[in-house]
Amino acid sequence: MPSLKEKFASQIPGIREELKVLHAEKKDKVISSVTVEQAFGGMRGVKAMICDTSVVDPGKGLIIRGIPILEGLTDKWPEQIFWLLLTGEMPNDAEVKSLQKDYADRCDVPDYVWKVLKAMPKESHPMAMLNTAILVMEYESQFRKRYTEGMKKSNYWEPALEDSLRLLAVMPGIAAGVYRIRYGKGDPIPYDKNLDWGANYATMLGIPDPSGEFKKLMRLYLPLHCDHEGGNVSAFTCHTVGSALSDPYYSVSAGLNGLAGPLHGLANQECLGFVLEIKEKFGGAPTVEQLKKFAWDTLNGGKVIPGYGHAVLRCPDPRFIAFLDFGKKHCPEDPVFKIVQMIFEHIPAVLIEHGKAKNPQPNVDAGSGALLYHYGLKEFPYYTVLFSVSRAMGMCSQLIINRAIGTAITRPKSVSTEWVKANA
Ligand code: HAX
Repeated sequence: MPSLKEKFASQIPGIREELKVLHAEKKDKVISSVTVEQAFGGMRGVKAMICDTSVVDPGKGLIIRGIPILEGLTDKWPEQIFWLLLTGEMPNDAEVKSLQKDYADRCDVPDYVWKVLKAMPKESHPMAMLNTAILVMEYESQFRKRYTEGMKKSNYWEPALEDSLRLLAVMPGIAAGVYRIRYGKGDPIPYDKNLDWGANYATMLGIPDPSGEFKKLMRLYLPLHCDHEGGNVSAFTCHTVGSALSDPYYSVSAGLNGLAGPLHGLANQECLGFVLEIKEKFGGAPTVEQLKKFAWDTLNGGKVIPGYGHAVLRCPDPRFIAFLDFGKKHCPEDPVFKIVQMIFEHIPAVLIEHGKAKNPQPNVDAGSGALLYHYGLKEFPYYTVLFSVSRAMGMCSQLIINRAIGTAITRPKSVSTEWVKANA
């Protein structure tokens, strides 16, 4: 069976040669310039790093290795997506099985992880628990061990891949364990080596799923959140920490700490809170007038409408559309889902009138919570953990590629306000 490691190893000489030629031909070409506004404004739009796993087109959304997410990726399993992210090719059945075996061989969560999680304060945020668990597993890092032994630079990718496979293999188990420990659902449920990665996560959460639809939702959710090019807070953080040759446990944990911010991954917990607040306040779906007034009150109170707006996108996020389609098919009458639809129909106009957000349309976080809620996963502070399990695929694939191509340590130049005054 061809393994992911063999496949990627076979691609490395070609990738390195291509980059050598590209550098020689184009190294002095200018691809971006920076205004003072961008320097103060989160470097928005500055082209200053390379990411080949995916790109985000403002008008089309997420494109993984040349394939727009709505054009043939929403029915793919997470194993296929991780293979695609790393190699640029869709795996065949044997290759999927080989990756599933890689995960099955590495899926046991060490006891010390459970001990640490159980020792944390009972009210800990699930993201703090997840990221702590990943960090304590750094103890096992092959990358750090091999680096300490004096590994050659050309081999960095190999233990980066090994650590990533181990991390991805334990990630659903740890994440599901966080849910069960944090919310008193009972002991963690072990990984079923005969099930795929997505169905395993659904099963290990322990959510009753007689129809199998929750598994379907997880198989959709995990591909949809997997990657969003290189400059978003979590990917960029992971990239930067990894560029110091911190191993994948350090790097992914750091990236996920960024995902835990309310302007990034935590928005999905905030979104459902927003929807439920509306449902509670109006005793169900509001009228259009009530909804608009509620949105205006939120904006006038200095708060954002969670799940709306985006740093790059300028269209309804196709990942939101994929969730909307799932909801229309599987739970069209669900009252919370109906409010999500209503917000989509009426809130963009409010944001346009408000005149601040450059993109008044929904992002990925606007709809997923309602679906999770429908299937009984109601503890919404947990939602960013689900996002994290998925996003770990993007982070790990970017890390492995960066170690294979010898990406340099991140070190942009900062300037002082005085410097701007004197020189800009
Ligand atoms: N509601 C109200 N105001 C909004 C807004 C929203 N949904 N989206 C943007 N704005 C405001 C910004 O706060 C900013 O106001 P100030 O000038 O007063 O600072 C102004 O509009 C311009 O912002 P922008 O250029 O359109 O957006 P940014 O690139 O600065 O920020 C954000 C992008 C996603 C952070 C932003 O749209 C936002 O806060 N949205 C709500 C939170 C959210 O949904 N986050 C999840 C994003 C997807 C993601 O990363 N998931 O992980």
